[in-house]
Amino acid sequence: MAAIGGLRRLCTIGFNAVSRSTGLKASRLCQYRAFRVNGVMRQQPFDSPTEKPQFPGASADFVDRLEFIQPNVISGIPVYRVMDRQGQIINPSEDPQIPKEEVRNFYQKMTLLNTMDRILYESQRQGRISFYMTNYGEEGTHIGSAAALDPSDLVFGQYREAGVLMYRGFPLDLFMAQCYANMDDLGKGRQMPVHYGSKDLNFVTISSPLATQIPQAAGAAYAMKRENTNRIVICYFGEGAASEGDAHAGFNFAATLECPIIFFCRNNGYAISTPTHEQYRGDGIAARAPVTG
Ligand SMILES: Cc1ncc(C[n+]2csc(CCOP(=O)(O)OP(=O)(O)O)c2C)c(N)n1
Ligand SMILES: [Mg+2]
Repeated sequence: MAAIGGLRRLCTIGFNAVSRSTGLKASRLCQYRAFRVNGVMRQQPFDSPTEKPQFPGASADFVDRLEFIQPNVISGIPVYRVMDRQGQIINPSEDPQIPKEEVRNFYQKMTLLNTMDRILYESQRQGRISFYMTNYGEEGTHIGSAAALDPSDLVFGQYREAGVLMYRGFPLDLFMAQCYANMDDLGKGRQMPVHYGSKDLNFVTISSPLATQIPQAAGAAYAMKRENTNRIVICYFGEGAASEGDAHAGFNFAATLECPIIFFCRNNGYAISTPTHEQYRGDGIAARAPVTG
């Protein structure tokens, strides 16, 4: 390392020396690498086709034409799928071969969630509970992701991930008790409906302010890393929440601290009534992963 450092210093000194002695313009100078051998200044042309810019923390090529980068000409991040819309496995070698019994359990949980939603949504419409958020159409994302995790992994949710808790075994009675804020509610009736939490099932209580779970999840994952456990954190959020400042802070901490965490974005196209095209430009939320590293 010391040798490399010394060489770098030498190159810099050499560069300055050439600049002073020749008075050449910087543009011309850039094409030469100057160094000293046995006290004699020598110059060597840069190998420009293989030369790379060296901005700290970036990696790119030099170009000699100035052009805007148009997002619509760059193809998006490809989307992985195993099955087509008709239910056919596209590539048999990618079939996870999940036993039938387990698939039936997934399906049972998805339909149970759907039924619970109908009952609790109607409860809210009838004025029996003050608030409710349905999970319609997102059941598969809950059950599929929950099934891929270990029960000891820690879950940070937004408010539309009841299926994850259901998959882990949270009973219907406790879902009801929380929404109705009755004496059996684990949260003692202190939270709005759907703000579930279960210490036993490693599911952190939902909080209302959007995206606060993202930096919290990054911090929890960092703690797990420091404890040297094999546990990981999964952090769910909607694409709307991803526009909060907390989301960017959380992603950056998780990347730079190399935390064991999965950020799981549920992009359902809307943040309440705001469609995605009014929320952000670019290739969705997934594209933020390479941005933060
Ligand atoms: C800090 C903050 N700002 C605004 C709100 C109000 N709010 C609740 S849900 C929501 C939209 C969230 O959209 P998204 O993250 O896409 O989740 P989805 O409801 O689509 O699952 C907003 C703006 C909030 N809860 N917290
Ligand atoms: Mg949304």
